Amino acid sequence: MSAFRCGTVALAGRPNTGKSSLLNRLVGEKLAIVSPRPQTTRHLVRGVLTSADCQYVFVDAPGWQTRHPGPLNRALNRRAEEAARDGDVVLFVVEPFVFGDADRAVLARIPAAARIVAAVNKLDLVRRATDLLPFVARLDAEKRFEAIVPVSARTGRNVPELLKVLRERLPEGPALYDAEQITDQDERFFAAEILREKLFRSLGEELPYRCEVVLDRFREEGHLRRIEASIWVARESQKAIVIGREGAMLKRIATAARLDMERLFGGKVALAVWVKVRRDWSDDARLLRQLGYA
Ligand SMILES: Nc1nc2c(ncn2[C@@H]2O[C@H](COP(=O)(O)OP(=O)(O)OP(=O)(O)O)[C@@H](O)[C@H]2O)c(=O)[nH]1
Ligand SMILES: [Mg+2]
Repeated sequence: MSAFRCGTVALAGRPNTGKSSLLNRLVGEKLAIVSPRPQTTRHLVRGVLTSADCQYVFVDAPGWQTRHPGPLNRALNRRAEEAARDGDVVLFVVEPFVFGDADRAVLARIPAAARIVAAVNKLDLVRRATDLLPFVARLDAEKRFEAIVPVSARTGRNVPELLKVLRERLPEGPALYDAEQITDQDERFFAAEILREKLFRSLGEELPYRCEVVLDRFREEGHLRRIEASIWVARESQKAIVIGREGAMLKRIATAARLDMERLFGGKVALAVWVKVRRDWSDDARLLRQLGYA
């Protein structure tokens, strides 16, 4: 049998290409939050996959931000850069037939010495795989990729091929994590992320970017997890929207979050959520530090 390999695969790409969906598919568990809106991911989420001959440590990262300038997004871009710098391999994720300035900006941030594998995700949206050939040729002309692999996070198509290509580029060495460990983030982290996912999925265009979730309390009482969380918004008017008419929006968001938490944690959750105004929090260096972005 060939030697055991272990290493880090950092996901990179412009917002919305499906990096988080792909991480979830690769690991086989929903760890990273996903939404149809760009710029959903704010934290580096590690997902570990251990096979007989390899341990892959995938790191999901924020999409490279060009749209909403400001201190928060500068911090998110720093995170994305840090992940790409620290990976043994960078998995650069693009969408079929789309390669533009936003994608090029991501490539420009990846260290020159990095080994980069390109994944053309959302293959399920392509009628025939051969339709992709001209696009693959175009990508190939952009950069010296180690390989270009079409894949679908949605259906799982070609995921085994992608894993094989990645394994060949990881260093030989012992596993860093126990075989059954799939992440190093704790339940508190996932509770906050799940609630933020529901905000991204429920709220209109710009509002999700003005929201943050802060966990105030997480207590286990037997099989019950008692969770208290705050949704920070930047202005009073946003608070009214998040709460909704007679509290309907907040109720919908909290219920969806609670159900997901119960599924992930495998037990009952009592969830209480408050909406608080933290004026212009995403421009406030002190608050950003408090949130762990600085
Ligand atoms: N059809 C199709 N849609 C996908 C696939 N992968 C992801 N998506 C969709 O693409 C959208 C963005 O997915 P995410 O995984 O949140 O994308 P991301 O790259 O992590 O985005 P950011 O975190 O904002 O940078 C969601 O609506 C996903 O459901 C895929 O393989 N096929
Ligand atoms: Mg993401």
